[in-house]
Amino acid sequence: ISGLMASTTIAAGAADMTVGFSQIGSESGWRAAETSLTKSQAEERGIDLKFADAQQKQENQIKAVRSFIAQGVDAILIAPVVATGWEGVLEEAKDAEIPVVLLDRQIDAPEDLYLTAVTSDQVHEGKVAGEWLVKDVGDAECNVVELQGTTGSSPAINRKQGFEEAIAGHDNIKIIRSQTGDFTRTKGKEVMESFIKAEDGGKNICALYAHNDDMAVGAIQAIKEAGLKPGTDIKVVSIDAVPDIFQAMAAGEANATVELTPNMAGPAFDALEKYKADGTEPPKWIQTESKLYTQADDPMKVYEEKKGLGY
Ligand code: GYE
Repeated sequence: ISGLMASTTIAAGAADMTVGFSQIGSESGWRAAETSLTKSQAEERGIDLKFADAQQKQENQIKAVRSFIAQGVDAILIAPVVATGWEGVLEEAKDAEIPVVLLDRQIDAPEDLYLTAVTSDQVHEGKVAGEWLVKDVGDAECNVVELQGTTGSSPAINRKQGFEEAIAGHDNIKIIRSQTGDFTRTKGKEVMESFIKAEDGGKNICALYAHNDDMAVGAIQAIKEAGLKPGTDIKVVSIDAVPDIFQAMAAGEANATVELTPNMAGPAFDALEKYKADGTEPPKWIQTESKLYTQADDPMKVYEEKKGLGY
């Protein structure tokens, strides 16, 4: 009843829009913030949001999308866990004339199967992280270990590529180990422990590049438990800019992060509202910004600011 009452007070367009959201899961702090912002954005706009948590499984996402189609929703948001395997279900949405907006990850599928994608430039994010390291180490030899995101996901593929592009031609910097940590703290810690064991108790490692902050936070714990100083003995650079990494930066235990906004739903709902109102087609890619933060950027202040923004 309160939902109905709320929707009557809101002006045309969004008021009667029902949107299904197939979320990946809750692997990271960034993901949790995206979920909470999507829900609050929907509420503010009087959008009836149907939320489905896929627990990291594409098959659950496909089931959720089919159920949204069966319910006759007005639009569907998908945060696609992996990049491939979406054509079939997207064809079904297209046949039902339900616009689909991709959130935070890209897919390998023809562009006419979705309305738009709201994501960062993930190759660029990897490049920004790599360029920070290139600058920071100068001519010194630096062995890097890499914690990759979820295998087959666009951020894992692209963040790896961008970082490699940045260090290409700098022969003093080498990636000596690279493995997935699935974007989680637990896996990040576990895999970092194995890297440390394999590399002379960590003495052979100069830097960690993690595809997200959560894995970096887990790895920082592993570095400390091995008796080394994260941020000094092993430099730490990662992506997302979640509050916890700023605490680590303030303590000197992390060095740099590349910011990813958790507010993907705002631009997605803006595009859908316009599309529903008069058929305005958004660009195929709505790109969010990627800003570098280091220890010089008053990390505790950023921490406080971030805390209010969905985290
Ligand atoms: O960086 C990571 C997450 O898809 C770009 O997914 C997103 C990534 C984000 O869980 O923390």
